[in-house]
Amino acid sequence: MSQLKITHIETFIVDLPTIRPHHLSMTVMRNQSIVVIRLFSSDGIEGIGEATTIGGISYSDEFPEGIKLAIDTYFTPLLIGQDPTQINFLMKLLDKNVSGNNFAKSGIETALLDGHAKRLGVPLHNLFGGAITETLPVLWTLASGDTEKDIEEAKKLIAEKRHNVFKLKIGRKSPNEDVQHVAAIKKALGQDSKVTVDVNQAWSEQVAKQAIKKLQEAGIDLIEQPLAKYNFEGLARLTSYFEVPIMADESAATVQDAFKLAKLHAASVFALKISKSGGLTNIAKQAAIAQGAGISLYGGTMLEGTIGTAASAHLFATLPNLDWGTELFGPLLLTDDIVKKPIKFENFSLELPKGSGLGVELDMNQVEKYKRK
Ligand code: MUC
Ligand code: MG
Repeated sequence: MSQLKITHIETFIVDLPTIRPHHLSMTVMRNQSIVVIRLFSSDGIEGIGEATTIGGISYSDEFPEGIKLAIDTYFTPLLIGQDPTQINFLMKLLDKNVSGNNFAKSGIETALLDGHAKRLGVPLHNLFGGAITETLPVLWTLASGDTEKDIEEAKKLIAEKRHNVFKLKIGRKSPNEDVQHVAAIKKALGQDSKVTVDVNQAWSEQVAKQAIKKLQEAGIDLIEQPLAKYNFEGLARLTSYFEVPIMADESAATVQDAFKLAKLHAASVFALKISKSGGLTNIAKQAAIAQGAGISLYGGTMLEGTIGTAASAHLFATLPNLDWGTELFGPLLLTDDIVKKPIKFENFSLELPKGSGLGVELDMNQVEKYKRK
């Protein structure tokens, strides 16, 4: 029997400004609040994790202050004294004692996996059978709120070879204004750039039918979450009605959601996010369901900073059916970072961080600068 024990867990919130306002259907983000988790074990190993939401409480049921409180009050007493190498046991213990709170669970699981991979001296992806690729394609979200600014931003990023696939956040304005905005960007960028849209649940089925028809005609490549997250049947109708693929994001939160969506043929693509699923292991399970059902995968983001982005990248790099690449650009939306060595983005891709665990180390001077007091 191992004598190893989890000795203490530290959590704090850092607030990092965004490079520009980021417009989504439910909020406009001007900064990102990241809950950082440091999990220490009796062998001196420290694992780090991140739990991040979008726009405080506007996107999800969880929010930064609540995540920190939940971990400090409820998760930590369950975990202290436990063996940090028994990650499946610990996640089952959390599921048994804590309802929901998947963002917080994901942050804790990341810290356990990072610590354990460091203990073994291997990159985190090795715990999932190893990466298939060292680089992942990364798209960029155009969401300045202004069509001309978005076109300028996209052209600059194409010229820099940073991104050549663009996701447009719509659903905030009227469907007609949104369609005009999207069609203008697609026309300006031409056939060489893929353009996708994310409606973030803003449309009724009737509005979606009319608007998607126009978006399809404008040559849009993918439609993300047009309907309310619980409307699986509506998504299934849109998926069979249109040629343009429909992607489930908010609807495809958990392993159970993935199964139900697959059974109903309610999406052609799943957007996977470690936060909504409750961690990396659950992503691997959702991916297996998708593979069995012939559904393509997309590596999603909750606009995490470098820790959450690295965690997502380690898992996404192990998936054989990541047909739609990723949107792991979170760190690039922020003006600064809290790690010593940022993730490298070049040639329209990110490079999987090297070294043991996540391959990412906290810079405590930077943490002090941005830590919420
Ligand atoms: C979402 O719903 O996909 C991901 C990229 C972005 O700009 O917003 C997020 C959330
Ligand atoms: Mg989305």
